[in-house]
Amino acid sequence: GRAAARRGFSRGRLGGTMAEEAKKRAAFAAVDKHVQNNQVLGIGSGSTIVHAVQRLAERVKEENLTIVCIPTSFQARQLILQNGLTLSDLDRNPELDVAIDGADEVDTDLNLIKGGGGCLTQEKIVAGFSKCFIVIADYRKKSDRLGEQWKKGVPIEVIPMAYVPVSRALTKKFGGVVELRMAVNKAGPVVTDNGNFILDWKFDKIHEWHEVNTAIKMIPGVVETGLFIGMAQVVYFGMEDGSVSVR
Ligand code: ABF
Repeated sequence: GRAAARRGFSRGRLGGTMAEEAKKRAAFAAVDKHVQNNQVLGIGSGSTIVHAVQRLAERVKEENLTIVCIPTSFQARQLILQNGLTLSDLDRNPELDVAIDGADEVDTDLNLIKGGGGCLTQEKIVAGFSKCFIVIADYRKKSDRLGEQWKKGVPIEVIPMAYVPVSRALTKKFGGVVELRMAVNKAGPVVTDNGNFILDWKFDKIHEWHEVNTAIKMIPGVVETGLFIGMAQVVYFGMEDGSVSVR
């Protein structure tokens, strides 16, 4: 009835607000804990990172910090510029102090699935060349094992000419199903910032992720996977009750 509809609506609205608030809390906690003067920062992609960049810009101004930022996508580059932060790149700063980024799912070993937004390759490069890689996420990403909550599979960036044989090799070796990621208007496949396609591999069992990730990378035509295994130093989760849980 109307009351139930209202409740549903309010829960939906609150749910949306709650998740956004949770993202913000995680982002602020991470920036306040790890950002210091004279750092080279890696800036991730997605929605949670927006809060981190806003908090970063606030601190740079208040504390007159000298910080340069390296983006992980076109979106991240725009975010850096729009917040008046100093843009840099890996030519000028091949080693970063801290990289901050979101994730689609985090397991208890801090293994991540990333790439829901299609930016996984540059995200992994920036995370990989940072002394410290920090993940910020809301409570919906906090899992005991990969695949528990995130049902869209592992994004895998592939060279366009090879996406069919790569898909076949993936399912032959590791099972599950693979889908070529299509643009929202279904007009054609998503093309990444690097000019490649994305396969979403919906795995159907628990894997030894370090071994599987390495094996997937060896398939000719695979550029990068959205499996970030043993890369994150710390994860900040914004929780439903207003707290920040650190894993
Ligand atoms: C990027 O943003 C991606 O690796 C990941 O898929 C996504 C997370 O988005 P959000 O912060 O909006 O949950 O980090």
